[in-house]
Amino acid sequence: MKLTTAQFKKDFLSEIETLYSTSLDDTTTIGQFIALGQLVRRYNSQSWTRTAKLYREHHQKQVYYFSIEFLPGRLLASNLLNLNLLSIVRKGLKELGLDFETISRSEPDPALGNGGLGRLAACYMDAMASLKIAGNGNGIRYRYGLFKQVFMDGYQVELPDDWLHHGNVWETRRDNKSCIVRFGGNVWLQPQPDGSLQAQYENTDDVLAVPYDVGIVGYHNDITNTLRLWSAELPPSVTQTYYSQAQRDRISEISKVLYPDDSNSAGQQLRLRQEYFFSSAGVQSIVRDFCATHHGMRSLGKKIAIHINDTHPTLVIPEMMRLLMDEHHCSWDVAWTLTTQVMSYTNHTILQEALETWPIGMFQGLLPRIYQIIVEIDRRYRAQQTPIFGKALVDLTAPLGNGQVRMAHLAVIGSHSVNGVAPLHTELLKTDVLRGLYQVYPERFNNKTNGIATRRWVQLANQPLSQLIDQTIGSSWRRQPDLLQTLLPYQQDDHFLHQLAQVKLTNKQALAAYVQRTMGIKLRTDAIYDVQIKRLHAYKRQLLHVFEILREYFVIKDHPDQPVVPRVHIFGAKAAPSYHYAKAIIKLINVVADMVNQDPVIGDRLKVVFIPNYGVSIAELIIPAADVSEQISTASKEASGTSNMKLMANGALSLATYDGANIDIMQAAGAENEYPFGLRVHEVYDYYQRGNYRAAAFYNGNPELKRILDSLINGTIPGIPTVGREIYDSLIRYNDEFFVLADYQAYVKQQQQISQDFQDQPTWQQRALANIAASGHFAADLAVARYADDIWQVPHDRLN
Ligand code: F55
Repeated sequence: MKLTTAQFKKDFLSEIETLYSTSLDDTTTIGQFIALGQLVRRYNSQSWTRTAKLYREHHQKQVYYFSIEFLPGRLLASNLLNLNLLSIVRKGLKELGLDFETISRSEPDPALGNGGLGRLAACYMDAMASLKIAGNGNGIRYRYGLFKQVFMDGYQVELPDDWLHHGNVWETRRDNKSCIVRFGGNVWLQPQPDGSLQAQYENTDDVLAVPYDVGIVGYHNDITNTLRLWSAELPPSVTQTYYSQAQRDRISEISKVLYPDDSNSAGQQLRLRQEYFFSSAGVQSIVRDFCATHHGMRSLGKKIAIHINDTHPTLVIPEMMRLLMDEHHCSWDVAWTLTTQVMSYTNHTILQEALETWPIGMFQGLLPRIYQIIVEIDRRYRAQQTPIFGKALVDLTAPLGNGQVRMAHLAVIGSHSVNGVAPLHTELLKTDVLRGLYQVYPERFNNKTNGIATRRWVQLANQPLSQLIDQTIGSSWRRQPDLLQTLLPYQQDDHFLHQLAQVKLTNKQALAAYVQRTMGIKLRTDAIYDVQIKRLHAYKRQLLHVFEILREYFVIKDHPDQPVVPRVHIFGAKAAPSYHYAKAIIKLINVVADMVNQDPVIGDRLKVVFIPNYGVSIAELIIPAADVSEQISTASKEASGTSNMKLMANGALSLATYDGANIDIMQAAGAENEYPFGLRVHEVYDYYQRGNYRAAAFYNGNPELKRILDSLINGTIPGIPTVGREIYDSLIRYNDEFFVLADYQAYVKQQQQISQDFQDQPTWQQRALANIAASGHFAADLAVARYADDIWQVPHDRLN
């Protein structure tokens, strides 16, 4: 949109006046943020209305991305970027004596997700809007986001994340789009005079689902899509006059807090309530909107695509069946054909413990009608497939089995497409976790490698780099990230490489200032910034990284006068509150950090910082400053990873196992520009098959490694008698489930190589550039365009 600085200042001051009836100098920073947010909404309101109208008039096929988590990050700067107003607003505020960054930092960062899965959903929302796809998000408006993490005595302590304390400027409550979601009670099918059956309910617990819509602004294209987040409330008293306190609590609980768990099926009734709540409300509102503009249901499959992000929204399948049959009087066969046409499913994990299942007893009690429908899906599946594939395979793959509802099976059977998130991961789905279903439905399986929103992770998070790229190849890469490839020839341009190093230095200074201010730790900016940022999980092997720190520590202690290449090890990670082992690792990292950071012999040559409360906003600060990207999961365990892509796009070199999308990054940027190491998937699987992994053999065979492990239990690392023993035992007594010891030597070798290579800065910067130049491959826009073409079959803007 067109806006002058003068007009903006006028508008902003008038917004302040309207909201607070006072002058600018009498407002707080958060007050200024809210005024600015309101103003941006006003600037964009026509676009939001027009977009809905445009899609309606063109009868455009709508995509609904169902996800129990969305991690959008702060929206002020990204909305301004996408509206092309960022520099005007920055300038206008400056002229008013205000600092845009300060105001922007006061915006709460909605932590409505745990990690990669929730952030991916947010990157895809941004990409859909930017590609002019009629894309809608559907999720839960959690009253409290993922806990706020603080460290006390090195232990993780969880505090509530009251992100709505000052309200949310970006949301619009839409009471007229509310609907009722039913739980519990009894259900029966009542024969009707015309011979049909009508579902009848009694004694149900009814919950009012109220949508809050957030506009998702497309990049410079006048498109605003909608992210719809549902809040659970008491139904209006006309439908029921009295609610016991227990009932009230049960209702308000549903959207109260995000489950702080990743890769671990919590198996709680409340979680199942959350899943059905947003699945049912979402499908009801889709069907309602569809009916308002179409006669009959026939064209549903051509006009609607519903995407199931991991298994949590799988109940959209039986819910769609319920609505089509019970409310719209479709036959089973018609309903099933429409449902499978509409649905598609992405799997994000091969970890067995993360595949959701629900005990049948609990499920049936909570969702009796949905359970009936699943029983019928199961019956028909068995009847149809047993003659072809035999009972054994069908038992293994049916939606019901071992007294459980198996959500992944239901998702595959009720969808026309199933995808993994990196080529290796998709292969493992076919050959391992979902191999039975792959035999039955080979044509449904496909890969869609993850992607990231370059706009947020480069344009916004790394403005110095973005400016350098603009000066070098022009600004078209901002719309077409694949143009970053044209940077590659600048590998031969010494001046450019020098500027690239300067950009990194600037970003390190910003991070170092934050660490100094918030943690009181002084960091050198000429050190290697070695970064591992992701959820704390045994399979991600933060422990291996700690072993490297201890190794470096012992080297300096043993040879205090030998020169070393200075390093800063940076961690960001939250552990699920119930994940005892992950919390032990957090304590270990913090204790090692204190030991190292306070040792005068070590001085400024080695520092360890564990930045608390890792999330989208802290990632935006760390990633641009990174030299080394630690992607060191046990081969086969990390479905894709996405921090690997963000770090690469910001010029970090990956120190990486042959896992997930690391493999694709090596291919795109050239393995010579990364540091690959460690067991391959087939080696890990061989160990499993033969049962011949002996962690103790690595321990006994490597004195350096033995010294590190012993330091956990012999008092060398002070203050961890229990935690140290637990970790030691997990490796020696319980035989190191994630092959940390097997990969130690290869990992250390690459770490030593890094220290050597970093000293040749021109060559290092050439390799950083190779990563930046190849990062366009992993742009969310490209990934989403492939979903649009292959799975959703919806039109989108050309990418060039
Ligand atoms: C959250 C809740 C539950 Cl119950 C289960 C899993 C999660 C979760 O956060 N999973 C998650 O983040 N998975 C990650 O998805 C990313 C996006 O596809 C992948 O890159 C990453 O490998 C995978 O671990």
